[in-house]
Amino acid sequence: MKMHFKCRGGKYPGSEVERAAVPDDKVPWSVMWPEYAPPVYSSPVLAGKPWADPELSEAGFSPRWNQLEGGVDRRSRQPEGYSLDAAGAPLNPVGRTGLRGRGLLGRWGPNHAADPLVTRWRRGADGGRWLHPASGRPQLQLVTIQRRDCGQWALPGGMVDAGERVSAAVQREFREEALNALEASPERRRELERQVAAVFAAGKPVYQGYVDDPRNTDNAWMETEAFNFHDETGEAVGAFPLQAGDDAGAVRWTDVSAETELYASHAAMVRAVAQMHGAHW
Ligand code: RP5
Ligand code: MG
Ligand code: MG
Repeated sequence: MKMHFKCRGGKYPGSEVERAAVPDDKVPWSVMWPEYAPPVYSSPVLAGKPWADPELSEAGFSPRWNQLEGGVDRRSRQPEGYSLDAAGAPLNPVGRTGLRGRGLLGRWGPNHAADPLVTRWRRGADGGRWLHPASGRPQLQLVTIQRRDCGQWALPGGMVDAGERVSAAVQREFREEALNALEASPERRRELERQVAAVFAAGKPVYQGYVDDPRNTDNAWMETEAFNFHDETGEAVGAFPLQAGDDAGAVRWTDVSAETELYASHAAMVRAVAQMHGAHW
């Protein structure tokens, strides 16, 4: 990703802090801008959380930037990695966001997520693949959730826990957000695990790297690994008992097209999946 939009301008999510305005041409760090003095904000919710880093100034905190440090992956999925500013804080690999600090993100530098793109074909009344009149191509349907934090529709993804495998995180987040597994009985939860694992066994990588997330700052940002789990017949995913849970307020199948508006840069990942399948966009 070369440019970001969703993490610039306006109030930082969940706060009254106004980002400094950053024009497009001043986004890259390579463009000199000595007057740039954005506000500094790290949410108070981060203090003492086991999933969050301490302040950079805290005694004994000496992170190994751009490296895998025990369970904490401080490597970027962006091929160029990231550099540090004069104060030793990681620098957003895309550029300026109008805010320093970590905002709501727990880690300095990359914060790793996993995103599932679960798809099937839209079907016509005869049960066959429905063809979109505008393109003559079949249309995909995708499982999306409505985020509780901002009300926007999004992929049912989430953070990879320290030490967790991405392949496990992508299944867990789907179970939690799209199947409400956290509120299921232990027995039912095991059943959901089996059901999801069967479909997710054949995933195809779609994207890895920076996400244009509204929570990004100059020193902390979201990255993801996104996978497509496509069900050609639609039977297996059709049997998913969709029910929103955890940080999702609603869940639905969304028809995929260029009009699909989604949180952060999720629509770009959906477009890549539509292209992979030769589907309508
Ligand atoms: C996005 O935020 C990622 O693509 C992923 O969908 C999500 C992870 O954050 P939470 O859903 O856990 O807030 O940047
Ligand atoms: Mg989640
Ligand atoms: Mg989530």
